Amino acid sequence: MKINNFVLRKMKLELKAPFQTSFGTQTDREFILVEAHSGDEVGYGECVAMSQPIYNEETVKTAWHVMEDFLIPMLYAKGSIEHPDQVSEIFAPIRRNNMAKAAIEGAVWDLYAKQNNVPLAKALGGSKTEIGVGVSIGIQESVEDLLAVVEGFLNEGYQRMKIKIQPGKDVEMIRAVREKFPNVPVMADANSAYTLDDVEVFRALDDYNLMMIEQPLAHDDIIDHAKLQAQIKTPICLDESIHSLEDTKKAIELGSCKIINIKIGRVGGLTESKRIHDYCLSKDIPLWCGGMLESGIGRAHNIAITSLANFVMPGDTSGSSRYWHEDIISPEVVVTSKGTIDVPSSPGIGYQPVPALMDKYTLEWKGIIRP
Ligand code: OSB
Ligand code: MG
Repeated sequence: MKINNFVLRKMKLELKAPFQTSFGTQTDREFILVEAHSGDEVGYGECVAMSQPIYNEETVKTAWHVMEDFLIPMLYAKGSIEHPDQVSEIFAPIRRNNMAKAAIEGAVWDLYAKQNNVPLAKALGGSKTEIGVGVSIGIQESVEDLLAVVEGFLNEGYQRMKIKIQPGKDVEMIRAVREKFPNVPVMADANSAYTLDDVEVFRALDDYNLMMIEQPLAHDDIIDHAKLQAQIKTPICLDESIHSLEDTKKAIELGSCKIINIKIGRVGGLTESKRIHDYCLSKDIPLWCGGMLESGIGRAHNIAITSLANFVMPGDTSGSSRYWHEDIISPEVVVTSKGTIDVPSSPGIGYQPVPALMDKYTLEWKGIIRP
């Protein structure tokens, strides 16, 4: 594979409804699309870094800088590459900046799959033909609002409800959902809003048969999570704390979690996601694929990785219509009434960006041609 041009596009889409988490409220989504050009073929990747460094330390601006000034030149310096697994090795001297790395690597994976005429899911070793999905529900003003939102998504078929919580909007909200929907798979996501001093909140949540509680404690912690897990029944799932296979091994060894949520961007790409997948399979740790409010391009990558066998729990990859008035891909991502998404069988990510929509939502772009 010899890539002769990378195009970076800064994009912006309006969310249908504001999305509130314990770290802030979003009304729109800025992100970067990456195109990897080789001959007539184009591979697409999406950078999931947000506008502000509040989920992790990266931003749209830092990711653009790292891609343009470091990662792309490193790939060009290598000449041509045989397999996308080499990309993370080439990037290894650069510390962190995982979302920037994953965006470039994702475009290379798509290009590789297209050149070999196979679906990305198959290139990654995936075997499922459909995946089960849930929905991530932001913090709502009132219990009544939350119940109405949950009911709406249940009627659409989503397989599990993930409810965002924060101090003061936790036990009461979860209790209300559980009372109205006794048998629905429900989980909570705290986005690091608590400390070990809040153990009574988690003891109280133990009464509501939650599938798991996601990232209750600090974004950079695995020690206190192990202490908390020892005191509660509900399985802890780590999100923010896991950046690599190494982090995964340590968290599992310490007993910091019983479930892991893989986000391709957070762990630095599809190759690292596969390695974490294989390790977790060997340790009987169930996985699911997290979301970052991606456009259709990013969610196409999520669908492909979720086709691997150990993604056994419904993920955050919802349909296009859950996020956007119009997505930038054709076809849009569609969720069936049984809460599944079909894994595409056409080459690469299996969804085509629509040129007119790409242009409509591009704020700025730059081609970085091989010197
Ligand atoms: O913690 O999972 C999270 C969105 C942005 C940043 C962090 C998170 C989320 C979500 C949304 O929960 C998941 C989705 O894409 O639907
Ligand atoms: Mg999360």
